[in-house]
Amino acid sequence: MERSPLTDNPRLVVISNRVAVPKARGAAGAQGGLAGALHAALKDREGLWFGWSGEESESGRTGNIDTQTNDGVTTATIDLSQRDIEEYYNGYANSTLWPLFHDRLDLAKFERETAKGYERVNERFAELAAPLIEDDDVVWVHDYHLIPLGERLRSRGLKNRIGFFLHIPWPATRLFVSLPYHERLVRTMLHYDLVGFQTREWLDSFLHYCRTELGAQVDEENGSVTLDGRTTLARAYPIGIDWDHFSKLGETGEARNAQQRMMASTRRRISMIGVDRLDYSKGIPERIDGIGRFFDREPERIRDLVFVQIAPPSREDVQSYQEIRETLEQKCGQINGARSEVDMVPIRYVNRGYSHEELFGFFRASKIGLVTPLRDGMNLVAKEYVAAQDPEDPGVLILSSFAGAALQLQDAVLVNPHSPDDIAHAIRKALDMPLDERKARYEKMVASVRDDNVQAWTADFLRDLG
Ligand code: ADQ
Repeated sequence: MERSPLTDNPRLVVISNRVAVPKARGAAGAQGGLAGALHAALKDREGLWFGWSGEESESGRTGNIDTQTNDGVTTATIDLSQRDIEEYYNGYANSTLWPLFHDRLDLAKFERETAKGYERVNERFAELAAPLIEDDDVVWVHDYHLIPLGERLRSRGLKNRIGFFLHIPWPATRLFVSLPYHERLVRTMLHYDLVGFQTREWLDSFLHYCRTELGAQVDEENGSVTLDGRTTLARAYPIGIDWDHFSKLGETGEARNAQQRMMASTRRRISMIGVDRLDYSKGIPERIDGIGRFFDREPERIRDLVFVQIAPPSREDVQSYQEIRETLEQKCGQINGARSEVDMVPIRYVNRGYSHEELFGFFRASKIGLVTPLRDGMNLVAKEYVAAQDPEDPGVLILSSFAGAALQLQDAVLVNPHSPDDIAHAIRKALDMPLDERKARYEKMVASVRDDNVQAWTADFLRDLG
């Protein structure tokens, strides 16, 4: 029996699309919240993390696996061919499932070839990962790239406990049924022992689908779904940040320098910050419209405020991501063109990523955090912004009520991200908020960010899976 010598728990095998090799932890941020979260989960179980290297080559087809052990975590990565990347990753995962699950049916592409590529790569993952899995290992599969993987592993005879966590929202049934073969996809999910969602809302949509479209027996109370004699548990596990790790970043020279740089460059103006992957689900153009509306309404406050948007490019091979970049550049250009002075530019748009240390410093220097996704499974940036605040003089978080995080961060200033008026009003409210109120809101939010952290998330999921 394979057990971790550190904890006596069964070994954990994580399977996700991308794998962040632990020594490159600093790079985790640019890949999204997933990477940092998983590293923490694997570290004290001497776990194995299997997935795509991010590289393109034909070697994955020949079964070539690159294995490395760093810092107690073994990573096993495979390359994907150009065709696999095009069909599975850019195609079905990021041009079909991602837009559909974020309620962007208008951007979703339904192509037979990419759907086949998705199934083919899931099959390849199962074929190459199965021999690495020992009898008693607990297997945890992540995210929309690998929905059918559990069923593929079962078809190879695996009897292990296998769980699945979806990092993005689960759409309403009436939207989800526009996916060709939706039923086949969801049936594969019922081969997992446990299926996790970020919030009760996404979970309820999933249970609704299982009951109404599959005719499964659903117990809403404990989240069990029974179909064809098999029972799967489906529950909500809101992901958090690695609080201990993140809050210590504030003590680093890099964070202090970043904070100083930001403060020195904005001088007496209040800085407001947005940090996102450049993705249409993050509502960045809509946010710029809200800022434009604020300046239209209160032109005399143009010298009070500078907005800094940090948005590194992401998924650049997908057309909708190229378009959003252009839209954003135009919108920022329009406002800056109309409102800049020789010594003052209202919006700074930075098209690159920063380390978590630097982000900590930028968050701390910013009296307003603007996190306004149109749809978001959770949104860890909102939690990081709160974690980076000075408890004696905290900034104000303006948060979309359509982010999963809004359910936990009810003391943020919640906004409808589609409404420029709402965003403009929230900015005014944040600028005028007295210290007492800022502190009271911060204290409630920081307690949730600290306690509902990534370690608690992992422990909750693995306890229910175990
Ligand atoms: P993402 O869509 O990537 O994650 P998010 O939760 O905000 O979104 O995580 C982003 C992570 O990347 C954060 O740690 C953040 O600091 C970092 N990051 C974002 N922009 C950055 C930038 N400009 N420079 C450097 N780092 C940056 C998906 C889902 C989310 C869910 C997470 C985790 O879409 O809803 O919260 O997975 O489950």
